[in-house]
Amino acid sequence: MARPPRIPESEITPERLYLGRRDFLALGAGGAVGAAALTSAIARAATPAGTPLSAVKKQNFAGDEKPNTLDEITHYNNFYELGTDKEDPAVHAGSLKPRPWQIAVEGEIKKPRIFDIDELMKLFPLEERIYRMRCVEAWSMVIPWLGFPLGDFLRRLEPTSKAKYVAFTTLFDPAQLPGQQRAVLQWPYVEGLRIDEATHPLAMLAVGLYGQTLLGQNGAPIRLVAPWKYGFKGIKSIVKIRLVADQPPTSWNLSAPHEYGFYANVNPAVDHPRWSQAKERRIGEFGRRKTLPFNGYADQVASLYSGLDLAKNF
Ligand SMILES: Nc1nc2c(c(=O)[nH]1)N[C@H]1C(S)=C(S)[C@@H](COP(=O)(O)O)O[C@H]1N2
Ligand SMILES: [Mo]
Repeated sequence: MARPPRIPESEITPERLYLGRRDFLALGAGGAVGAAALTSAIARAATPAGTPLSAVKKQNFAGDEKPNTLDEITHYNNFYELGTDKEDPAVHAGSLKPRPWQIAVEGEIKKPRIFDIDELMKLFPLEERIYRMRCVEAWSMVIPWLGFPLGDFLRRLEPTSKAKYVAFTTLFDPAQLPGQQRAVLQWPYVEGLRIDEATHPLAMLAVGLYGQTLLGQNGAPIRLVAPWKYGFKGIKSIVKIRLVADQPPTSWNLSAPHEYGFYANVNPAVDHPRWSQAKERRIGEFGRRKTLPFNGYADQVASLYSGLDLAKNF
């Protein structure tokens, strides 16, 4: 995500995006684009295989839009704890150990406790859901996630009547997430949803994609997916879920409150202060697509926000 001195992704050329910064600079410095340079740029860090996972049901929520390749989904990432360039998380993902892994559930629920990730994965049947995903930096992908509805998990916790929001926290461990050694953001990364958003049937906890467990760069072993919101709401490598009465702090809002709001619903009519949100570049394509209100999920989610001024509550 772009902080003031960084170049917005929307102003970066497709060549630079495709090759990654270092390769692009190397090509630029070398002048002519040699075949050897191109080959090394494209043969980036190989994609390690995750553990195979199967789904009880498959649903496509992306119409006729084709899913991005596994290579694209695992080599063009935002996960600042593993580096701030898009190709960094794939390179550094090996330091993140997704087993053993515990998720604490706390706050306004009947019985606070700790779940082991393997126990959680046995409790909820996995579904494959193909979702359109839109980053606030004006790029997008289509991803075949594997996971279960967040609402199913939250209902099992039996929230009290005081539970109005859900607060999520990423692992804090600078040895596993070396980006936490630098104060790029306040660590750990935190995110939140209103309880009605969190229990909306489209919101999911993902544990895999493309038929296998998540790799570190995509937020192993468990991360949030809310496809009508900008990608930064999709907090990775979750260790704590707390139900609370008041709106919780969120990382990008703490960092730059005028640029990143709590809601972060995809909205082509409300520009980021430094770039337009009207269009987006689908990774793997040239040219731009029109961004859709609520990322194309308005029919399902717009009613959650009736009466809310979406320009103020961005
Ligand atoms: N903990 C954590 N979660 C995070 C981020 C991050 O830097 N740290 N980046 C967010 C952003 S900006 C995006 S676009 C998505 C990217 O998810 P992907 O790399 O799996 O496509 O993860 C989100 N979740
Ligand atoms: Mo993002």
